[in-house]
Amino acid sequence: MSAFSDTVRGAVSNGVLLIEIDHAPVNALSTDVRNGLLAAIMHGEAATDVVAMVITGAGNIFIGGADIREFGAPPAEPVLPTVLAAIENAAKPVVAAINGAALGGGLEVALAAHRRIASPAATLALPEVKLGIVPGAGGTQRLPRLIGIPAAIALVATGRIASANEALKLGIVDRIESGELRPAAAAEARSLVGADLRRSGACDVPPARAEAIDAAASKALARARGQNAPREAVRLVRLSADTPFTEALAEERKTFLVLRDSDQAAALRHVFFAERAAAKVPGLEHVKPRKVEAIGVVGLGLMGSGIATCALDAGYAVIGIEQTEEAAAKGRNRIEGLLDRALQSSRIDAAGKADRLRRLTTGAELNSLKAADLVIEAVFDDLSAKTELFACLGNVVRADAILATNTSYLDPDAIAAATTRPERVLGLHFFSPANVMRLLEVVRCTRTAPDVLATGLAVAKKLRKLPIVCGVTEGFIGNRIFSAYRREAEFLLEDGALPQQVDAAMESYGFAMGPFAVFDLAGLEIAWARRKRQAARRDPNARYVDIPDRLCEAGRLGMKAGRGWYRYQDGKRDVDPEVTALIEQGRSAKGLVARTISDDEIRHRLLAAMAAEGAALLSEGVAVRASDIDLVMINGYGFPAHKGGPMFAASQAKGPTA
Ligand code: 3H9
Repeated sequence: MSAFSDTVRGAVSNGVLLIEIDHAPVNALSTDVRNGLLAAIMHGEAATDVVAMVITGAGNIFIGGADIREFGAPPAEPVLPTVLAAIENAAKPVVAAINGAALGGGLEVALAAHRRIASPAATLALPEVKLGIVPGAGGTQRLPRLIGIPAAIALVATGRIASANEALKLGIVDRIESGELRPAAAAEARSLVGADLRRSGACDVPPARAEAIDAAASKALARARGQNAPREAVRLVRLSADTPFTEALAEERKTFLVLRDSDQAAALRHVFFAERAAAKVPGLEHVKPRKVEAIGVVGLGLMGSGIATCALDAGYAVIGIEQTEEAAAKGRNRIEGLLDRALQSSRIDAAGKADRLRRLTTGAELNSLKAADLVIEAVFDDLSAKTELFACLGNVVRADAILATNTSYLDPDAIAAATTRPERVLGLHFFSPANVMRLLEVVRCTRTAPDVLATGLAVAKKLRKLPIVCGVTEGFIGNRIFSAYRREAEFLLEDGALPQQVDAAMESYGFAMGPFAVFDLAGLEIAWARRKRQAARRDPNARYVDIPDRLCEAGRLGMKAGRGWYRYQDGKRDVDPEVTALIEQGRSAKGLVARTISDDEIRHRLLAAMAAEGAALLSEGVAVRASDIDLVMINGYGFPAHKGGPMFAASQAKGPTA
């Protein structure tokens, strides 16, 4: 066994040098790894007792990609393309034994090898666009030479992860080895000795029809709104059709370096590390979550059936409860409908659907919740309905079972107080549709026990959600910031802007929809009811815009009503002169004179309103850290990820404008 660096070692057996990268936690390609890998290849080439080489990763990851922590500094030698040129041009065969995730630069290492063997659990991707960059070590040129331009565009421009099976079908890997990977790869490497080696960079790009390439490009870019990296990824993959390999590599590298230093990449790196930070909750470092195998869901409406489906997908037994048998049957149908949709889009197969349904029981008997380890309540958002239910649940469930409320606006402490054991209560605020949306606000109530919170987080992770812990406040993190956003958007109307101008300004910033289009989509009645509830408590000196009340009184309750801030025909939104007139009346009733408002002012004021509310949430201790707030707004409210979230945008020197 020899060490080529602190993180790369090698051992020769039967003429094959097995090169192992061992750099916890994900074998990222740090400077030390690159140095070690290059030294190992040079050693293998020169050593007389070596006839072939195998590259693999320690643990269950092959290589997790370039070391993202090094991105803030100038690239250090040897850069990855130099290492990969040494692998590809080696005279002796080099085989990649892909023992787990091969991501970004990790997949690029494998693509430079002469053959690729993967274990069945391996996953392969070039996810660079998710970090606002493009592959910087040949990924955009070697991949299309192996799988063709359309398939390469579909992967490189979206960052989508391929399973080992898909990678085999596409031609990214040559073989899947379900037995022991290392000996199989060594045998494969030996079998290549003396053969003509297949060097990916020297392969011809398989011909593809121009229409197929264009179709792949438009599909991949359809959701890339405002992001530079996916567009550049498509351009670079297209280059492979007619640009000599080395020239295209140089262009790829240049683009990689420019994007690496861009604002979008900095924002997306922030998001990457924010997601990892969110998992670390102060006070829970050594707390063990309770075991959860069966989840009860009370209320099988839109939200409850989404939650139930999500729990079934994660492998839990689910007990769905409704008020009557008839309502329970309806809920079951709704869940089956969601599973059917997953079946139609091949996300699950028939056996998967049958297995999920076997794990589902539905009915109207609260007593069946005795079997549940966790009960999630998803009934109508009304305090007396919820407190009554929790009082009953407290008498029904086991003493060690956990109770969660999915309330969005009510006080979960008040709900917890209705039970005899408030320490077993927490909030699990799902976003609709619950089986699709990744965000989950996990509410730590005043008396929630640490292991109850830890269990909520563990369940969330198993549900494949992004859990963000927050304290108790009306609307939690997301809806409180959204209310501030709504308030400022309404101020803008009184000051002189129109809904369509506000929406266009925010859409140009990167939101999929501007605020008024979102209000219409969600429906205006809930906010209207809240305003009426709060009317008596409202500070008479605080600025209050009554235009939305006039809108609701006129029956303009949003998209479902066909009229809201816009009018809708066949799902298409149009500006409605009636709304413009209502806004003008609202202004003149207060004696306000409209002034011209620039798009920059709109963006600045709306982003500043979000950041100010975020700062308040931090100072009140509701949010643990600023980056948690960014994740909530990105994953629940359409804030563009490539801007990093409202707190990150506000912290940038240039200020939070586009
Ligand atoms: C690239 O490769 C560009 C090339 O083309 C350039 C060529 C020149 N670097 O996610 P986890 C840390 S771009 C540094 O919880 P999991 C992470 O911060 C890169 N650190 O584990 C965390 O640290 P901590 C393309 C990294 O098992 C710890 O590892 N690659 C990196 O759930 C555990 O992470 C990617 O985009 C990294 N590359 O999932 C892959 N990756 O404990 C990004 C992770 O201090 N990574 N860390 O918080 C992933 O997708 C997942 O981490 C992975 C493991 C699937 C690998």
